[in-house]
This record gives sequence, structure tokens and C-alpha cells, in this order.
Amino acid sequence: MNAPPRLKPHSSHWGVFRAGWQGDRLVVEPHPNDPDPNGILQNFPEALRHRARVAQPMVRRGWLEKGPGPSDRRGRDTFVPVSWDKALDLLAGELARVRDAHGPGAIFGGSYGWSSAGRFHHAQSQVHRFLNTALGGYVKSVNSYSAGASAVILPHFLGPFEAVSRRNVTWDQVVAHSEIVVAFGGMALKNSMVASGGISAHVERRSMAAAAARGCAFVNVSPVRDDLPEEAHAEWLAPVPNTDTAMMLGMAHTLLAEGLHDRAFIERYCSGWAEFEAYLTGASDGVAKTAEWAAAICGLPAETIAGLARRMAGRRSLIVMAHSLQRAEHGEQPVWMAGVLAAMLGQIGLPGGGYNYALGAIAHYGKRHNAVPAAALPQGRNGVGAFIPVARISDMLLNPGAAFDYDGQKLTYPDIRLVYWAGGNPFHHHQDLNRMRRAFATVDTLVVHEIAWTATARHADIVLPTTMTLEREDIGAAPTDPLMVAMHRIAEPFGQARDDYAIFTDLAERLGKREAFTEGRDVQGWLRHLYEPTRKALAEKGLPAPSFEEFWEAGEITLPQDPDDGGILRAFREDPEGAPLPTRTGKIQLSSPTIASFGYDDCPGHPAWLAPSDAPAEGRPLWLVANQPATRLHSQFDFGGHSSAMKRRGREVMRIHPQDAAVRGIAEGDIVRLFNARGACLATAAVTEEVRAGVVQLPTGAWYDPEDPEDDMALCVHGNPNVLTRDVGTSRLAQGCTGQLTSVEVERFTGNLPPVRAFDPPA
Ligand SMILES: Nc1nc2c(c(=O)[nH]1)N[C@H]1C(S)=C(S)[C@@H](COP(=O)(O)OP(=O)(O)OC[C@H]3O[C@@H](n4cnc5c(=O)[nH]c(N)nc54)[C@H](O)[C@@H]3O)O[C@H]1N2
Ligand SMILES: Nc1nc2c(c(=O)[nH]1)N[C@H]1C(S)=C(S)[C@@H](COP(=O)(O)OP(=O)(O)OC[C@H]3O[C@@H](n4cnc5c(=O)[nH]c(N)nc54)[C@H](O)[C@@H]3O)O[C@H]1N2
Ligand SMILES: [Mo]
Repeated sequence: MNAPPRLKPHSSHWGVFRAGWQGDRLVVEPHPNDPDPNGILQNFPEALRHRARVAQPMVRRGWLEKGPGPSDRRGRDTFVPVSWDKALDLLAGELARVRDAHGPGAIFGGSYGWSSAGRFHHAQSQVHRFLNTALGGYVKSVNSYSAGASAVILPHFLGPFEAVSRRNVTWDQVVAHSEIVVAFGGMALKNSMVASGGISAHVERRSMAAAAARGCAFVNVSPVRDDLPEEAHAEWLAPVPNTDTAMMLGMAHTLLAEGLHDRAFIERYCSGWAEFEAYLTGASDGVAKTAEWAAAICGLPAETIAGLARRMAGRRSLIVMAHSLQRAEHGEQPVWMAGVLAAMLGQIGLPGGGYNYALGAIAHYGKRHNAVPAAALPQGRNGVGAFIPVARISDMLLNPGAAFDYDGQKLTYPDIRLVYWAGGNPFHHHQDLNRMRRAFATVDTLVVHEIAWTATARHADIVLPTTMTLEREDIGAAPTDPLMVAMHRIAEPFGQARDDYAIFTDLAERLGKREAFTEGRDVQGWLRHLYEPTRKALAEKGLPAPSFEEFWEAGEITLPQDPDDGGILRAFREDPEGAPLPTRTGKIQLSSPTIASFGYDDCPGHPAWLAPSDAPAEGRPLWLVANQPATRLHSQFDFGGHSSAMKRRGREVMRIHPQDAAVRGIAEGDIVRLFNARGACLATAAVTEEVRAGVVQLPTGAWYDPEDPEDDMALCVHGNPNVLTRDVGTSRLAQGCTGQLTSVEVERFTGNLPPVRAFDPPA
């Protein structure tokens, strides 16, 4: 009999938890106060010592033998194990060479990715601090894959991203006040399982249940039925993907035509109505955006569209828009149009009403904010000004010196020689992976710090093994979760893995910048330093302010929170002159002379219906929805027990409607091949009416696994949809990621089934 495990506190993006050992078995238990804990936690036990972990520093053979330079052998070559000293000497030498020959502006250090939850070991912060302090800076990326379009469009018409997403309507307000919640893209519980920095209580399920029990109606506008949970008792409306803007225009037209729009609200709180109204009625372009007009585009009956608008008028209605809608061609439009529709309904700024961008997409939204700060690792000063919108990485590497548009500016792609990645997986997050492979072949050197042999690590020249979160101490905290967690070490480092911090310290030493990088602190020194602002703020509020030792011993402390005050939208509603919105006119901009002045055909001066160029067509008749996976966070621990158990025949599961399956002779459990002009992958078919006809759904996150790495158009045998997605920006305004949607054909796969080798370390 094994003794019961002694569980120690820890935290992750998928929840606060406790872990310990029962014999040689890792036991992971969610925080006891979490009302709806998350199965993703159970990826940890199997992942910890999995063969997919990187065990020692590795250098690509071609790079080691021939030195730095462009190479299409990346992702095809073998690796040579080297000692830490050798790896760090080689890397420090290469960093100095690139800096001296080309300047820090030849280093791309954007290093996008979610990495792990702790405040200190956050890999992206570590790599940015290192590049700033030891090399003088790097070319950075701006915005996110999550919200590339909304981050740019929201401030133009309504307010800063945080104010419209995080500091807006709360779940408590929905429970108490909302009468109808229309969720474009839904609010899937699979998504709110996750929150960057950690979450101690998943409240979304019970909140929707409580609101529904009070009589609040939920409407799920999505190609997928389970984008709202059973508990919401939702009505399901499934428009054609990427047509929500037309649907909302049809609703707006109904409001206008029937005099249901809130004229007083528009008058007092909005600017630019005349331009928008002229477009809506067709006065400016000859096309009235009626419900009938919308019906022909979005595939819902006109009566459904008009009826929904009528049901929302004069009631406490809330429009929610998932990130997914703007992660698509012309993604700016639904974000703006949802705001205009909400303005016409006149509910913006009221408790549980109006417009909340991305409520339910991540567990941080709809919560109160902490009233004391949690420090982050300071990143130093970046001496390089050049940047790219994050999803333009392949464009940058393939077109150095080329001009591109961004939010009214004309910018130029820098000439990059060295790419440094720690804490992200571009072979997960980027689109058109075959194109990205060509882009990565252009640089002199690709450096990757990784826990495991992701495809990104396999394409690197220098791979440095890092500890995973369970193998180090950290502080877990997030701005909307009241629990600050002492993340205790649960396990010893795997193989020769070292902390990102230790690796950067030794590199900084070799570059003569150790002190600048470390400020003389070791890990414990930094944890104490980062804890101090929180302790001080607690003391200043006259609240119990435990010392670092007391905090560490207790395992967690509960932080005070701000009142649920509705943020800037409420303040604006209550006093539009005294608390104007931080937009150009101080009001909600239903049209924008600023955006109009940019002259972008793909993002005009008011929200507009722009037909997608990537809609299904001859040879690619189905929409592909490539959304977030339920069984993991992105690609993290795809090799873990929970993620693996949900695959079928070792592949990711693709959902397809029975009609679409029947005409292709596809049966439940068949292996299918998804393909278009950019690439192909395998998946296992689930035949179900949970997806709209004409749509197939394959989540992201299965590790890219080329059947023959030598092939430029290799078949991914595992089911990574990013071999199929398009690498184009949302528009010239935001240049956001458009990975959510593309068009494909699907067929039953009849060849010899290739094995999945994604989790076997490379030769
Ligand atoms: N087609 C399509 N593509 C998409 C999306 C979509 O909807 N459709 N969604 C997009 C979105 S919203 C996002 S946010 C991105 C997410 O893309 P990413 O954030 O890049 O995905 P992750 O899998 O979280 O990558 C994190 C990596 O960091 C590693 N890691 C974890 N902890 C540490 C650490 O301490 N140190 C180091 N060195 N490494 C660590 C993990 O092993 C993992 O490989 O994907 C985007 N891609
Ligand atoms: N379990 C889990 N949760 C996560 C993540 C994860 O990797 N795993 N990632 C987190 C991250 S980084 C982010 S940014 C958020 C992302 O949050 P979202 O982008 O909102 O999440 P998705 O699941 O990609 O998309 C939500 C739903 O939108 C629907 N949809 C797609 N296209 C359309 C369309 O054109 N119209 C309409 N009406 N609906 C459409 C799809 O059916 C999809 O299920 O999720 C977070 N939560
Ligand atoms: Mo994201």
C-alpha cells in the first residue's frame, strides 16, 4: 500500500491544482474550491516523463558542420547531441555575430506563444528581457493570434480591448440582469476552461444555468451546436461561416425599418450614424441590407433574422462575440457591426446588457479585477523600433524590405537573420505551414527552447531543453482571479533540462551582460522581489499582508477585488460628457472618418458586408472550422493522457454532417483526408448533426506530423488543420490571423495508414 500523496500547490493556464506522488505515479487534483474543474489538468501525469520531452541540448547536423545560413534542411536534417557548454558557446557566438554584423534589428524575438503560467518563468518575458538587456533589442510582434483584428478595430470605435472584453459585463450581471444573450460563436465551456496565468474557479457553467433558470434566453449563433452548453438551454442558429456581418446587418435593418432602434441612445452616445444609415438602407450603394438580403447570404430564414432582432429590442439584451469570428478574412467587420447593433439596441453600459467582446472565450472575462497588483518580470528597453503584426511572420521572412499596411501606417518588413523562440509553437499557431517551412528556411539560425519535440523544435538549428512548470518554483497570479498561488516544485527536472532563466543567465554571462540580465538575483530572489508589490499594496490597504515565507508556507493567498462597476462603458453611459470614451469623437463611432481616410478597400469607414474570397468553391466545397481544442491548450501536452484519450485511431477527430458524409461514402470512425491547394492532413471522422451541413470542424493542436518530411507538400498524418489554412491578414487595417476558417474537400482515405510519429524524438 502506498501512503496517500502529500499534495503541493501549483497553477497552470488550465486551473489551480495540487499535485504529489503516490509511489511513482503523479497525482493531480484540482483546487478544492473549483466548482467545475477542468479535465485538461490530467494531461500532466503522462506528459511529465514522456519520451517526447527534450532530454539534452541538440544542434542540427548541417548547421554544426556548415555553420549558419539559409537552409531547406530544417525539419529534415538529423540532430547532434552536445554538452550545455558547447551549445551555449555556439549560441552566444552566433548571437554576437548577428548583432555585430547586422545589428539587433536582424533578430526576430517576437516569440509568440502561451508558454506556462508562472509570473517569473514566463518564457516570453524571459526571452524578451534577455534580448533587450544582453543584445540591445529585437524585432517584436504586436497584437495576438487570439484577437488580431479586434485589438485594432475596437479602440477606433468603442474603447481599449481590455475595457470592452475584460472590464465590462460580468457573469454575476448576466445571472442577475440579462434577458437575452445572443452569442456569436457561442461561449463554449471548452474555451473558458482556460485562462492565461491561471484560474481557481470555473463559474461559466453554473452562471449560464442560473441565468437560464431565471428566464434569460440564450442564442448560440454558430456552425457548431455545442458552442453553448446544455445548461444554457440555448436556441441554435447556424449561419454559413463568415457571414455573421450580413446577418447582423439584416437585424439592424429590421430594427430601423420597424422603428425599434433606440434613437435617443444613438443621438446622445454615438457619432457617424448618418453614414452607416445610408449604407444600411442602400442610399449609398443601392442595396438595402434587409433581412431578406441577409438571408440569401447567411442561409438563415429572413423571418429568423428579423425575429431575433425584434426579440432583442426593448429588453436587457447582451451581444457577445467570440474571438473566432474575427480570426477570419475581414475579421474587423463582425466586431464593429456587433457594436453598432448593440448601440442601436441602446443597452451598452447597462448591467448585463450591451456588448461584451469575447465573454466566455477565456475564463478571465466576466470577472472582477484584483484590487492589488501582481508583478511581472520587467523586460528592459527594446532598442529596436521595427515590429510586425504577429501573424505576418512568413510574409516578413519571405519578403524582407517589402512594404505593408497596418492601421493607417506604411511599414517595411525587416531583414531577419536569426529567429529566437521560447514558449510558443509556430507549427501550432501559424497558418499555411508548408509556406512557413519555406519561410524558416531563409534565416541563418533558428533557436528554440522547448519542453518537448514540437515540430518547431524539429525545425530549429539549436534546441535547448527546458524544465516544465512542475519542475520549478513560481508565483501563480492573474488580474481577474483572486487566488495568488505559491507554485511549489513537484518533480525534478527531466534529463538535462534547465530553466529558461538559467539558460539566459549563462548566455548573458558569455555576452558580458550577466548582471544586467539577473540584477544579481537568483530564482528565489526574483520570486521574493516579484511578491513584494502585492504584499506592500495589501499592507497599504490595511489588509493582512503575509511575508513571502508565510505566503509560501500557506500555498495561496486571497486578494481583494474591485467592485463590479461596469468599467468605462458604464461610466460613459452615466456621464457621456464627464467620462467620454477614448475614441476620436469621445462617443461610440458607428462610422469612422479616420478609418475611411486610410482608403482600405478591405476595411471601409463603417462596418460593411464584404464577401470572403476563401469561401467554398469548385474543388474545395466545404467550410473548415479550425477552432480551439477541448482536450488541451493549443498544442501543449498533446502527448498527455487526456489529449491522447480523446483521439481516435491516434488522429484528431473531424466532425462532419451526415449529408456531407453520405455523398462522400464516409462512415463514423473512417480515416479521412482533408485537402486543398495548400496541403493535406488525415483525421478520424465523427459523423454528427452537431455541425451545420456544408461545414467540417477540426480543432487545432494535433502536432504537425509530415508523412515524408522531404516532401514540400507533405501529408500531415495526425490532423493539424494549419496545413490547410490561409496565410493572409484580416485586412490592411489590422493584418490579424485568419486561421479559424478556410475551405477544403474531404475524402475517405483508402491508402496504407501511415503511423503517427509526432511524439517520437528525432534521430
Ligand atoms: N488554424 C488556427 N490556428 C490558430 C488558432 C485558430 O483558431 N485556428 N488560434 C490561434 C490562437 S488564438 C493562439 S493564442 C495560438 C496559440 O499558439 P501557441 O501559444 O504558440 O501554442 P502553445 O501550444 O500554447 O505553445 C506554447 C509552447 O510553449 C512550450 N512551453 C510551455 N512552457 C514553457 C516554458 O516554460 N519554457 C519554454 N521554453 N517553452 C514552454 C510548450 O511546450 C508549447 O510548445 O494559436 C493560434 N492558431
Ligand atoms: N480548451 C481550450 N480552451 C481555450 C484554448 C485552447 O486551446 N483550448 N485557447 C484559448 C485561447 S488562446 C483563445 S484566444 C480562446 C479563443 O476563443 P475563440 O476564438 O472564441 O474559440 P474557438 O473555439 O476558436 O471559436 C469559438 C467557436 O466559434 C465558432 N465559429 C467559427 N467560425 C464562425 C463564424 O464564422 N461564425 C460564427 N457565428 N461562429 C463561428 C466555432 O464553431 C467555434 O467553436 O480560447 C481559449 N480557450
Ligand atoms: Mo489565443
